[in-house]
Amino acid sequence: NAMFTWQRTSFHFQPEKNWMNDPNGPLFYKGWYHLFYQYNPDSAVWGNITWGHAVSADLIHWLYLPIAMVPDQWYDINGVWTGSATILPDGQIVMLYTGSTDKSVQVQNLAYPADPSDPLLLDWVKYPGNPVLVPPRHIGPKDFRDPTTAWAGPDGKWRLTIGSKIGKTGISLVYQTTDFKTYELLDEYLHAVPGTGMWECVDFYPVAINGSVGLDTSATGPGIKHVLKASLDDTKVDHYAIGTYNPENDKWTPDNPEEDVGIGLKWDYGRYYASKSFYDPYKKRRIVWGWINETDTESDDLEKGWASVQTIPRTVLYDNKTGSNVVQWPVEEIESLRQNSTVFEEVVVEPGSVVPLDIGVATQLDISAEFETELLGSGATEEGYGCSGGAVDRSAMGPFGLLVNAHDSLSELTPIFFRSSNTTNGTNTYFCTDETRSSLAPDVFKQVHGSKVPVLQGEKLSMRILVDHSIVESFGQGGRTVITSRIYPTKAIYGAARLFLFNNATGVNVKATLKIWRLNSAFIHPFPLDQI
Ligand code: DQQ
Repeated sequence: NAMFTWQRTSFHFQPEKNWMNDPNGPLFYKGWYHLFYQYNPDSAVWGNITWGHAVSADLIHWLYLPIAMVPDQWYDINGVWTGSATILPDGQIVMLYTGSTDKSVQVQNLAYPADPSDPLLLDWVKYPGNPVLVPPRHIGPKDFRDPTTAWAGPDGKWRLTIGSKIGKTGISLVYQTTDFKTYELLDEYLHAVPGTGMWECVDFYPVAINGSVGLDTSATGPGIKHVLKASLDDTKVDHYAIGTYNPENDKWTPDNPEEDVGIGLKWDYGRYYASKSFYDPYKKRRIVWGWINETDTESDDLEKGWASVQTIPRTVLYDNKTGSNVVQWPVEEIESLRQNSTVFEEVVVEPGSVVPLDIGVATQLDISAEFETELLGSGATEEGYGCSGGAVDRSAMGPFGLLVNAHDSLSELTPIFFRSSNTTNGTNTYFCTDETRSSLAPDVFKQVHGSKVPVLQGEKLSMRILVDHSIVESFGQGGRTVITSRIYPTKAIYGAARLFLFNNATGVNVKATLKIWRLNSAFIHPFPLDQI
């Protein structure tokens, strides 16, 4: 099936076949970036979960390695579930992961590399004393999973947090340990938010208020805020908030209680879940991975023989210009895939028109675009609001932007766009994607995604888009709002996938300036273990 073949990505990480979900235990060790992931070795649907494993020297060119851990003990026989790595000051790696036991109870287990001198970390040993943590008495046996990377407190003890729920309140439990074998549960939660349900894959880390480097998970002191992220099981959305962590009592407080975890910002507004970050000591940055899930049917996945993709790893920094969000940006190494580029300067797109951008084959692209608008007539009157109406909901100042993976006939297309409106408090701008016409296939779930994006005085509207066959990752205003799409075109594939500018605003001319690179493939393949 040519359509299914075309959907496979060329520079995103995905296994050669079968099912993948959450990224697990990312780390940098002896010159290699390691990625583990939830993987079903037998089928393209979830089940029989193991830890798949791959390494890369640059976060882009990956090499598949043998499976790192399989369910072979009573305490993980129903699945080697999500976990995180902690690198101790002496370089030792501690891996903590959730096991689903023979009775489907969620417990936490300890594992470590069998041979620390092996840069590939091929073999993993499960601690004979596992499980190291069982659900506390007041917690449901199936509501206790996904330990974070540990951080060191002022008393020298390690802390880690594990998501759970009490009734409908999402919570994160805190444990202290010195040896990762025995733990003390603190009475108070790191944080709790009523109504948000089970918190999966909690992530918790410091960000520098000023500065362009990432921080080690144990960093503390002035000039630091902490990000708390939870993956909401009820809605399958990653949410985060920025706040302050008190290392004395291990509690975190959001800067803005109205934008608390799960009720405010989304980490990514598109198809995205179960993200996990790690600190890269080599390039002094924090990098976040996320799982892009499918929106087709299970039977299509079985026919394709694979399901899911990981995002391009993204650096994360506190946005000290707005003070209210983080910015995510593709790691700089992606630029090594850039081939020939085409520049378009000040292309005028009139209301109700599309302009083709002649760049040849448009399935592997890195697009950087800036937009200026010029008011027509007496100015904007008709006000539009938000993303929900999609790219066809016309108003004075939007929508306008790009059509990616678009067929010449415009029968299939995926708009990535801005839409502004004037309010009494100034101009509001939304950054959105509209998947509703991305595919003529009937059995595909298609949505409009997006959110308000902060635009500061004097800033032009800007977006960066990575197109990799069926994956589109869109970064608005330098990564303040990010939207990932998984799309299933039937006609706009191979040479028939094109790129257009569009302007569906009624009251503005749009002037677009773009630089577009064709991206090479990363040629991800098995590690040639027989050659070493
Ligand atoms: N996926 C894992 C769990 C986690 C969930 C199981 C999130 O550990 O809570 O595959 O997608």
